[in-house]
Amino acid sequence: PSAIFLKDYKVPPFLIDKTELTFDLDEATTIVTSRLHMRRNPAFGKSTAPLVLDGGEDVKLIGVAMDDYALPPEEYRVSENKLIITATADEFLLTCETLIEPQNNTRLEGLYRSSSMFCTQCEAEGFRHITYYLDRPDVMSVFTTTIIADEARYPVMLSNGNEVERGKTDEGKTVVVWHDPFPKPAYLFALVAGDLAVKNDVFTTQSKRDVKLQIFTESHNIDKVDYAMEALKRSMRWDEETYGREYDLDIFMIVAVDDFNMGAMENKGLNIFNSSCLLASPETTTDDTYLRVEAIVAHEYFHNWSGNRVTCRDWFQLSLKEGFTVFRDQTFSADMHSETVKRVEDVSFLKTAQFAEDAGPMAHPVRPASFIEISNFYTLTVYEKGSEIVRMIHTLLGAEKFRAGSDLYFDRHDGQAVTCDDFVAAMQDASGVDLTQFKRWYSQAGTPIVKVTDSFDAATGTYRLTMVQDTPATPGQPTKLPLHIPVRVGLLDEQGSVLTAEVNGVSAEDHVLHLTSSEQEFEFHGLSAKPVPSLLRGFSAPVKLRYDYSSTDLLLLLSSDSDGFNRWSASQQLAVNELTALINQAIEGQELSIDSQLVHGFKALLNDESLDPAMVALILALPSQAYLSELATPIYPAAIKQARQYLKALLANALSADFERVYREHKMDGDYQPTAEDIAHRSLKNIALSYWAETESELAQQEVVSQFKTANNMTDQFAALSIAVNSQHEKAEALLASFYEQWKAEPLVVNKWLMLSASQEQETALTTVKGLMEHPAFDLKNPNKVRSVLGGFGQSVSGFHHENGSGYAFLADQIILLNKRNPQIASRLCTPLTRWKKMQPELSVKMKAELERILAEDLSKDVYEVISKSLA
Ligand code: BAL
Ligand code: ZN
Repeated sequence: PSAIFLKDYKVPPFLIDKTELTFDLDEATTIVTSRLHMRRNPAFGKSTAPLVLDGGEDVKLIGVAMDDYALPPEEYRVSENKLIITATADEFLLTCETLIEPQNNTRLEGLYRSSSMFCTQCEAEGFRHITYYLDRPDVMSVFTTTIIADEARYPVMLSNGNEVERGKTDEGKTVVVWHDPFPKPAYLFALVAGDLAVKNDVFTTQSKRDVKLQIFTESHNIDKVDYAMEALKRSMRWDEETYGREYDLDIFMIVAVDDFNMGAMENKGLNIFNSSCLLASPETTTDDTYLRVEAIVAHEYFHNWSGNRVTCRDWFQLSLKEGFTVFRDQTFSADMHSETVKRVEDVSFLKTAQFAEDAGPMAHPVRPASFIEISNFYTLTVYEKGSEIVRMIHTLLGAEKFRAGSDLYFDRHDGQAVTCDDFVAAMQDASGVDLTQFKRWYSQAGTPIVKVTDSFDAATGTYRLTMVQDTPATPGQPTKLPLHIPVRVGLLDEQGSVLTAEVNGVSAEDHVLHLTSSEQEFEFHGLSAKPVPSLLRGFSAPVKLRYDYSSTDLLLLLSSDSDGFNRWSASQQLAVNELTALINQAIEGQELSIDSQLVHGFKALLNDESLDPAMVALILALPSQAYLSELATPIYPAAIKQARQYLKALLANALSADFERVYREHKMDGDYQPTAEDIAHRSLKNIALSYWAETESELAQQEVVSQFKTANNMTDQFAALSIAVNSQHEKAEALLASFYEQWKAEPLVVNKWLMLSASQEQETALTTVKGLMEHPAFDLKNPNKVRSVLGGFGQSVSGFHHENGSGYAFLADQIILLNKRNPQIASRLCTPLTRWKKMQPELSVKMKAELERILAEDLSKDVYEVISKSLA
């Protein structure tokens, strides 16, 4: 497989003004007839280039006609999944008949079966698995879709836009015609047919148009869509109020499907969701899933403008729509709940997973310069770092000018397929802020390191910060240029009070410093003593900050910083410092011991009733195994696990009475509500229980079992179960069994059970996971189940990182098994093995050997790209 390059982009030689599709759906074979109203693209210039349409190996061509002239075989050819027609007029109607077998489509791209329904997934290049087409985002067309099916089995037949006709064929099948007036690329095409239940609602837009809202699921799930419907209405209102964006069609539909590679898909007017990202009920859904449902419903809805009305010119520009839309959904969730809590959660995820990606063999810029398989670039870098770039633009412009920039962007480019440069140009033109240097964030991979040192001149009352930035080399990018980094800074005195200081003639408590050179000095005037700096407030840029904070400084920031985000950040740094010392002791084989300062910080926190319980819960959560792995070189998984367990037990024993009290104080009676306030109490209560359960207290052990048995919601029940499993509670096994019995009819709950069961720390972890894959609840065709079991197993240090390499070999076997069946899922499973260069030597060689074993197979493009780049 070979790479394609951004620098080779050319406009399409042909355009498709109108696309008329007819699907004759059937269990055995589906016939797709396309009528494409095509013409040569004037922007391409004078040309006699042949017409080359994209297809897939699973598409069988029955016939092709031009202007109703059936082409004989010598006038076209099919080669390497392309349909090539040499002679064409300047304008013509191309009719194409193809045969596909959705029931045998295990890659879940194009048209496929999930349970008893037909559904589609076309982004990025799935449409070519349906019929031959110009499957690229800059070919935008007006679609009319005719669906023919047996109404008894498929009473619901949906596609994009509005239903415009309904009738019967001579054979008695039902015919439904949908028309979408908005030109769109093929990746936004969708079709669903099935026996589905529906929940209806109405949203009245700001211009007083009524939009019909419909959510479809299989009938047993229709009682779990109320929360998603409310979230949809909140999203629609928020986008009107915050971005001035109103919905455009008369109907907006969402369908839940069980088998889905992604979380959800923003098809025009017909979003399709992985049921795990849509369904919610108090008994079956945890708080974090409620929040995820709301965020993803919002994200897909927001794409209607940032993605659909204005789309990407080519797939290198994916972050144009994804980075911007993630920023929009993050801000929406912050507005619905707590801004600081949301920011901490997002940054914690970014620093754990995106930073690891940026430091690994698949590191790529937010706008990649090349790829082999675009599906591999739906990454944390394109999404999360892409969102950080938009957030930095927001910081540099301020809220008002940012809004002016987004208005200009939507006005200027409505109905177009554009680039990240176009987005930045609109922001720059509307604000007058020069973003020339800033644009390097799109083209440079790697996480910048910003080293900060300071000094104080008592004679003049001047405090100086010196900042040095450096972005490490990444594959294909040995050297980097300085970036424009906004660093938000505040200052505290020794008592933790906020200080006002003057920077460049502006007196304020909080300053955004513009770091644009490799090394730069900033002066703060009007101070009487050396302050403690609160650096990178709100995580104002996605960088690794290095400043030599003492434990006293960190405790001061933790207790007093007016920036809530940096209070959390200080606690994390304190914990990382202590854990790093413990990890080193573990690596050296020493007995672990530490004089923990965190005990004092936590003690104060647990006794301060003025704090938001959600923030307290976040601060109490020790840095994860994954985050500590990201920070480490090399990674010693067992030492990290041992250090975390030791520190957790130390804190638990030192503060046992506080944890017990906080646990009891935050217990709630009454019905479950997924509100920010209730979620906050539950999260603090459950983390307090998780510490308390680490002690010898018999009462704590009883409380875990009691909460498991009496909880009236999944958050509390699953928290108790997880605590039992993670603390190796003597009843853990029995509780797991009882949980499965209770919930075996609810697949989404069973997936949680699969994940927790697979993540257990035990010598027999591999046997357990093999057993789970044989369990009746498991299904290799279902991506959620594969992710649950193998994702869970990846968290088991004793299983996945077993010193004999059996965990790695097992994962490699699964990748080989899924390589051809579902290349996208197989490719995602490779991620843990790609970290082999950072792993401790004994494990590193075993991981590498498995990568080499996989590379020797006949690989899909998806898996080939990840494995070959990892070994390069
Ligand atoms: N466009 C793919 C799914 C999403 O990011 O919304
Ligand atoms: Zn998206």
